[in-house]
Amino acid sequence: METSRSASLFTEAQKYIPGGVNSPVRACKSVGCDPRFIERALGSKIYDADGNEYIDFVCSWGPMILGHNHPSVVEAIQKALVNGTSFGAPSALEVELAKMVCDALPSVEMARFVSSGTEATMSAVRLARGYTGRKAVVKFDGCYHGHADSFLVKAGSGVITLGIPGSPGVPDDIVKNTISIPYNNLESLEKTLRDQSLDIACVIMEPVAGNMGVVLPEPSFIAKVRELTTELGIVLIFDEVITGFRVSYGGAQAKFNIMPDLTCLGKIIGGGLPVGAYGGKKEIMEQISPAGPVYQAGTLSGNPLAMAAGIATLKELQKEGFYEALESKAAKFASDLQGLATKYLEQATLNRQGSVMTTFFAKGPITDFETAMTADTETYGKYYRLMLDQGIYLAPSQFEGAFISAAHSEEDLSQALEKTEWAFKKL
Ligand code: KE4
Repeated sequence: METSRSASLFTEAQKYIPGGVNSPVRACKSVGCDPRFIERALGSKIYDADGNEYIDFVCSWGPMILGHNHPSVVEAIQKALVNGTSFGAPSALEVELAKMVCDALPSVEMARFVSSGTEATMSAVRLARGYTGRKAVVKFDGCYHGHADSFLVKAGSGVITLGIPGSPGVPDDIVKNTISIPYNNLESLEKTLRDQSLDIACVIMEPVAGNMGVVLPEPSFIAKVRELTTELGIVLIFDEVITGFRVSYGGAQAKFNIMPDLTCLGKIIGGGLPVGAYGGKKEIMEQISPAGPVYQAGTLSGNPLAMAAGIATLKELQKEGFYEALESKAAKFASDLQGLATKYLEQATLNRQGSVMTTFFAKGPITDFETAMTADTETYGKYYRLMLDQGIYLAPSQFEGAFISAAHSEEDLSQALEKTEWAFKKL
């Protein structure tokens, strides 16, 4: 595959941008190759600077549930564009999207838009601390909530992908207020919350973990988190940056019928443009400035182009049968993929929630950070490189999800399975 243009762009990029990328996992370090520079995308495909076509299973790490450049999203952005790109003032589009988010998520009565998932989660934690007057934050090993200081403790995504234990630059007195415990471990959960409840402002969790690879919650686990946080007056924050509008129109909270106090969103609600949001109970959200004393702000929050893209995206997701069609496509693909893994690989475990899944090169079951870390990342890297050169674009990390969009055709998926069989035979 010709990749000289990507190669020269990567050389040039490294002169001006740390590691040549604007987000670490994109550098493909853990999968042993240089990144392909992407020039354009349409539907289920992306095209690199050398003109190579790929079937895209990264989908910009989740936002592109409709596929790239969906016509109604493009049209909505173009319509907003002629009116201007940013006002720094309230606009009707923000009200429209906020109402759609509140109508969609059963626990969200009010929402505030920001420009990234990290801004959403760090604001939600500040709000929980302001609302409770407590300092400690409980998270789960392998979960990733963005790169705010409080979260870089046993975090997932790029942090585990690059094997960074924490991160320099995060002062100990920040880290000491973050307690990270194993996902799906009821005993550790109950002991931690009961022993330290008076100091704990919030528990923040991915209701389906997506950043140690996909790891599903055991049904009793999420229910217990809700039960204990209610009993102990601890704010429960669902980080639905991945699961929001992905696993159902109402997110994981609707799917599992477990209501958090606050929810964080990102990715899909921006339709590919920079949007994050946090929201929840009115009583808590009204503590946010200027309604209340907890400060949070943002120059481009509620950006009209991003709002227009988010509105157009959610309107498509509201269409009859959208999630059913995506589920049946993803379920069949996962079942066929599992069949190939069982046939050709000594050890492989596929975890899936709706249209996001991870094939772990590990015996399994993969139920938490510790078991996820048994995955053979070397073999994953080889698999990644084989598939890339066959035109299949997977996440450049064993500890991320593969996403299927509405734009992935049966032909795309059968081609991906064919290439997978070819690659598995070479591992
Ligand atoms: P951003 O600040 O990257 O928009 O969102 C942070 C975030 C928060 N919460 C969850 C559950 C997330 O998955 C993320 C970001 N996800 C990663 C990939 N899993 C972003 C990819 C990257 O860092 O380049």
